[in-house]
Formats: sequence, structure tokens, C-alpha cells
Amino acid sequence: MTDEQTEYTLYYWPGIQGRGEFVRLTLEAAGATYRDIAREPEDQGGGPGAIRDVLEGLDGQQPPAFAPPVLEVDGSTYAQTANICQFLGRRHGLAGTSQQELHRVHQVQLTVHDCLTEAHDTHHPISIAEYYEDQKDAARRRAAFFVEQRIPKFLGHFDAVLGYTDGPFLLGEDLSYGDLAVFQLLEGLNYAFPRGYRRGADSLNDLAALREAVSQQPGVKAYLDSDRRIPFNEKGIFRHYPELDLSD
Ligand SMILES: N[C@@H](CCC(=O)N[C@@H](CS)C(=O)NCC(=O)O)C(=O)O
Repeated sequence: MTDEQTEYTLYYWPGIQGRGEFVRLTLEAAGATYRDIAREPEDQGGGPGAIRDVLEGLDGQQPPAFAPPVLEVDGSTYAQTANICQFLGRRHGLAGTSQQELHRVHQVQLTVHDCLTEAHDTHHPISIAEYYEDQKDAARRRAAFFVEQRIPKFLGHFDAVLGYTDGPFLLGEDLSYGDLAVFQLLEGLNYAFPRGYRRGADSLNDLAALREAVSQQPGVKAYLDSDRRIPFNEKGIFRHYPELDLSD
């Protein structure tokens, strides 16, 4: 695919799903064409250098961004995952049809990101500049609270929100970027905390229906089956450290 045919450029760390995955899923569900530039070779403008350049504002052409993901489109760059997903959702019919629906979708998206931050902090409760191995004791205490209390509270909340519509999605029959965010959260929690997730999601039927329905969306299904979907791993936000999960 040539640069002219590519609608979007995503700047995100290669090798992890991370926050970039919320953007990737939205792009894939929309059927959009995009470059995942940091996954391309350095000698073709890819690699981490591409991220450094966009964070610095592409030689003064754009405002600096604090952290990836960043999306470049029509010569402009946008950061903050929820902001990017809303931008894409509105352009591609994945954000409802009224202001009320848009804000309801975004409310869920932001709540997913609250949970995401807490999930990250289970393995890095003290500092992102230190290794997990150097903050394991604090991680255990933080994770115990997360799996015992926060996972059930967040999952119960999303299930209750879904109960407000006829499903399977947040807006009923129409997929939105909020559904993609909830899906990614469920996938990540299931990977990182399989026991905590199982207990928290047990009997939450609307949530299970959303997870299944999102996974069967044509763009999403093709993506999940492709090598564009980076497997979960212990460098990302959702890490499977058995000692941080429920003990049984
Ligand atoms: N609220 C921001 C958080 C961005 C963020 O924390 N990005 C991570 C990668 S997932 C990062 O590289 N952070 C670098 C830093 O915070 O210095 C968002 O949702 O996009």
C-alpha cells in the first residue's frame, strides 16, 4: 500500500498491545487503512525513532504530545487514547447518532481507561521507571485489592450499563468505539487475571454477549485472526503474573 492510499498513521510502541490497541481495534472495525509506523523498519522511517519525532511535534509542524499513542491524519496529529478513539468513531460511524449517544459512549470509554490504569498499577504500583521485580511486595498488595474489589465493581458496572439497552452493544444493535474498549478490557483482564476475571465476570451475561458480539464483527474478527494482533505479553499493560491473581 502506498502512503497516498493510507488514511492514518499510528505511532505506538512496537511489540505490545498497550493503549495503542484501542486505536488499532477502532481502525480495524472501521475498515480504515493505516500504517503502524513504529512496527516498520527504522531505515524506512519506522521504529521508536518515529515515536520520538511525533512526540516532539514533527519538527515544529505539530504541537508536542506527551505520550503515545498518537494518530496522524490529514497532516494533523492527535494524542490521548480516548480522544483518538472518539475522533475515529465520529468519522467512521462508531460513535452513535446523537450528542447524548456520543457522550454515553465516551463515558464508558473513559471508565474503561480508569480501569486500565488500575490494571497497569497492579504490576507497577510505585514507579514505571523501576522493574516489576523491584516492587513486587507493593504489587501484591495493590493487585489483591484490584482483583478482589475493583474487577467485580468495574465489570458489574459495565454489565449494568449494557442492561440499559437491548444489546448486544452499548447502543443496542450499533457497534461503537466504547464496545471495542470494553472488549479489549475484558480480553486483557482475562489474560492477566484469569481467576479474578472468571469470578468477576461470572453470570454477567450481557458482558459475555458483548464480548462475543464484538469478536464476531467482520473487521475485528479478521484482525484478531491476523498477525497484526500482537499477542498479550509481559511487557504490556495486561501482564500475567500468577502471583498477582486470586489464589484459587
Ligand atoms: N492518558 C494517556 C496515557 C498515555 C500513556 O501513558 N502512554 C504510555 C504507553 S501506554 C507511555 O508511553 N507513557 C510514557 C510516559 O508516560 O512517560 C492516553 O490514554 O493516551
